[in-house]
Amino acid sequence: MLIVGNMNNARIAEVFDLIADLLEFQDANPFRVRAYRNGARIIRDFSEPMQAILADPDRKLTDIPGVGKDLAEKIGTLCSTGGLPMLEELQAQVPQSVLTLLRIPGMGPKKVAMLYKELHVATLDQLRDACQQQKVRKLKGFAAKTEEAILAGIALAQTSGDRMCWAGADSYAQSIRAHMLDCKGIEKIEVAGSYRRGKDTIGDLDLLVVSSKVEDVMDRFADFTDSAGVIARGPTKITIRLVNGLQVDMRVVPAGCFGAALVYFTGSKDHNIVLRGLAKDRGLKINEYGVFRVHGSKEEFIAGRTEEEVYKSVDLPWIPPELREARHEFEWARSGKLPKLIELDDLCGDLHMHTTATDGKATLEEMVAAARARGFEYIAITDHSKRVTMARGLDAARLRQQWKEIDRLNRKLKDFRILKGVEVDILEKGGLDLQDDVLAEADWVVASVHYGQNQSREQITKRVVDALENPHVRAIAHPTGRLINRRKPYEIDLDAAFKAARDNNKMMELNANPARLDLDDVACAAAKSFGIPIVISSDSHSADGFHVLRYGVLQARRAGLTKKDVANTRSLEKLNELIAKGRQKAAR
Ligand code: DGT
Ligand code: CA
Ligand code: CA
Ligand code: ZN
Repeated sequence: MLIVGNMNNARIAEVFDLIADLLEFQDANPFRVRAYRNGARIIRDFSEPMQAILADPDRKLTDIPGVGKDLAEKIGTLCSTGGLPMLEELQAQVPQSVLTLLRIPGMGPKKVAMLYKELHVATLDQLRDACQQQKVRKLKGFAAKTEEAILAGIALAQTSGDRMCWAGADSYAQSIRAHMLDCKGIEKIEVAGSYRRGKDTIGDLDLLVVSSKVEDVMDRFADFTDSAGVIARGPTKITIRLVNGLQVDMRVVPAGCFGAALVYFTGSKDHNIVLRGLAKDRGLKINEYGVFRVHGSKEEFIAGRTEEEVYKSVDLPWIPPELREARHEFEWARSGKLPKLIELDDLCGDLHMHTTATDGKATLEEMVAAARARGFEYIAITDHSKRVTMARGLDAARLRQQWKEIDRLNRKLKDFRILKGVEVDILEKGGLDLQDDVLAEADWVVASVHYGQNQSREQITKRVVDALENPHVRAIAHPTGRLINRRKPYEIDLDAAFKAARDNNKMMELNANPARLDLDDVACAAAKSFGIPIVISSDSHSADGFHVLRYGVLQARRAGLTKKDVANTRSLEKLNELIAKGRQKAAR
């Protein structure tokens, strides 16, 4: 099969999501829509490129759980031709601009379709006008309150979509790197900027290359398969825009100042400002070309080949890029207190995942096998509780049934433990979706707000604090509910939640799903300052879902977390001690 350059997993997932949006807009069969949405999620989360599987004669795409014949064919077509006739047909039937309306929180394709049909609204501006003229409230399913929400949402929609989530940018960063490494004469290549700092969203990618073949390297870059065109090209810098809108800058720098350029273009800007100030105090000057000693009007180059050299010139150790936000890193570096940041290999288990009992794609056994293959010592199975009807959430009877099954498996397993868990919903009216007598039988309970996310700050905070005070709850899952570029965090007083967690010896989740990353880096650092252990969880919905943990670890590093700060770096024995602390507190 002919394989076109860089149809990577992120790109394929974008196409399937787009198809789902367009189908839903046309009021297509919901099962069909769901098939594409699930497909998008599976492919986005899949650790291996689809192209690698296509290129291997011994493997089939349909071996991937959740990928049927139809999806497999479409992936094949996408990879071999770069396009899809079905998508082109759909796009011909729906005006492009209506899709921007989908970026408004709470606006699904159905509502957008009604606005388009009834009011001929196809752009954000037209929608704003329609709301201001109070036309929208007259439609079925809309109200005056909806108009207000839409107006607020338009502001968000106009700013989001400019920044891509880190995982999305990463798949392009990797493709571009691979594309560039095929070019002769590249001595070094590094992706700098917010990408290297591991920020949850990325504005653009910034590549740095060392090469003596400047023109060849720039030609190769301009040739990247997903490029929609060159925006600017100078003697050593070139910028392209990708077909999905992401901008990528590349600079070619001499080896002698690569370190200085890397520091400069990794940023953050605020970090660089502090660094330059430290240099100035020492009669030095730091810029992207190196470190210079200033003698009157003359400047003498003294360092710049490596980042270590640059930091050493101001008497500091090398600072990990994830910390370079001008928060605490200089104070830590100066006093020899830079934390030894957590690494992916430090994780011994995962405490949030779903199976086919609810909305997961893999069975209990399959999740166990995948976790063991990854070298984990334990997992907790945390399927949804009954309130989540869409996922066929479990009632007490089905949950106990699953736990029996877990007991049976645990008896057979050596050196591995399945914790009997549940992701219990925090109900809209307050309280939990399952009775205490059921929760008391669990080894691990995470509680989540899935419904009633539009309630006031007081209401939501109280629901979460009450959940933390329940003796059986161990942690709050995705504590702010945000979905990057899709849904803002709900209103919650995190300080109050952290106090409740601290006082009850509870934990907080850092959900590693790349669209969630919730708690975010800043909130994780705040939780740490309360002494609250963080749980980095995959929230896997398939056997392949664990690979997202690396996104969680990256955010944890930005928060300055060490191995010790994260609960699931502990052996099962030590984890159980931590859990017991919460139970003892409750018993007193
Ligand atoms: P982004 O792309 O918005 O996610 O964030 P960054 O941090 O990647 O920002 P970007 O792409 O504008 O620039 C990359 C790095 O280059 C930035 O972190 C610091 C450095 N830089 C860019 N422009 C300036 C500037 O005007 N002054 C200083 N000091 N540094 C700059
Ligand atoms: Ca950037
Ligand atoms: Ca840039
Ligand atoms: Zn979950």
